[in-house]
Amino acid sequence: MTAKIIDGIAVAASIRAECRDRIAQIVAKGGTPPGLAVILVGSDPASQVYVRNKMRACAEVGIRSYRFDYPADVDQQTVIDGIEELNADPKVHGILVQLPLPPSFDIARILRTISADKDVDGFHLYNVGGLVVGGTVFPPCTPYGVLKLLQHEKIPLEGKNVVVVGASNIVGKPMALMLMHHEATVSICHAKTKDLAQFTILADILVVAAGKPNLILPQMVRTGAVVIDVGINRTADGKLVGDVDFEGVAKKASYITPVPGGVGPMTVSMLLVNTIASCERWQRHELFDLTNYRPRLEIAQP
Ligand code: BQF
Repeated sequence: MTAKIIDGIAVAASIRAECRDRIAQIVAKGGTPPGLAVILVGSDPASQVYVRNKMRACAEVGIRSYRFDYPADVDQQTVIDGIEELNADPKVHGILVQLPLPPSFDIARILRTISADKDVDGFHLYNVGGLVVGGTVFPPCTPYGVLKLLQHEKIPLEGKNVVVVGASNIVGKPMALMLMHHEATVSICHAKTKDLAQFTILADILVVAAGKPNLILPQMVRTGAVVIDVGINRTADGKLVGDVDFEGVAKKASYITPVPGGVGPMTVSMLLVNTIASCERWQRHELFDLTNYRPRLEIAQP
């Protein structure tokens, strides 16, 4: 068997085309176009690339983006004050703080400052809770993108054995919840899992987000499985690779995502989708509360 390579670049572009149409409709109704604020602390080279990707994608679809750069040694309170200003800014429908933050930062404190209804990364506890119970929230962009890829390829989830490798708050855990809502049978493996292969070999769909090159070898994959590689690792010679032995596993799987060009571009497109959804939601609120909108949800205050 030779796997079909899922073209994340093409699917992400088709989602951006839908984004352009939705924004045209917002503007045609006289609404404010969507706005996204991106906060970057320090000068991590990978973060610089990711922020640039997001700003470029915003420009392409017609989202106004606002970038805020702080030096790595900025006082945390300065960033919090900046977020609070953006919470109250009616031009801004989405706020994201690029992760990772410098080690001196209290990430939980920063993330809970972002108003739940502008939290387009989906990291606020309200959105996490909404995801658990299956409500309307901002789904975290990377697992949301994986789901869209699977749906685009018409890969059914109901009753399938899905194994998620990696249990992070940003990818693994929300991924597992979303798959559960689609009635998949989900197993979550992580760094302490004994004999990873005994789980992965059972997977109809294998989602890998562990951050280890060549973690998944062909003998760990069932013939005909769907393999989604969320890993992004830089090799010694500067190449980007995922967590899956792509060449080997592609001979055994039915579908596989490449790195780069698989899940990564989808992550960026789903950020646009969340920002537009937020703008549409705000437009509805604005009908009766135009200037003094205050978030009604206050969760996990200190
Ligand atoms: C591609 C991210 C780890 C930690 C923080 C396209 C992106 C990446 C790859 C991108 C990521 C990963 C982002 C490709 C945003 C995805 O062609 O394969 C786009 O820009 N991403 C991020 O903002 O923070 C991260 C991964």
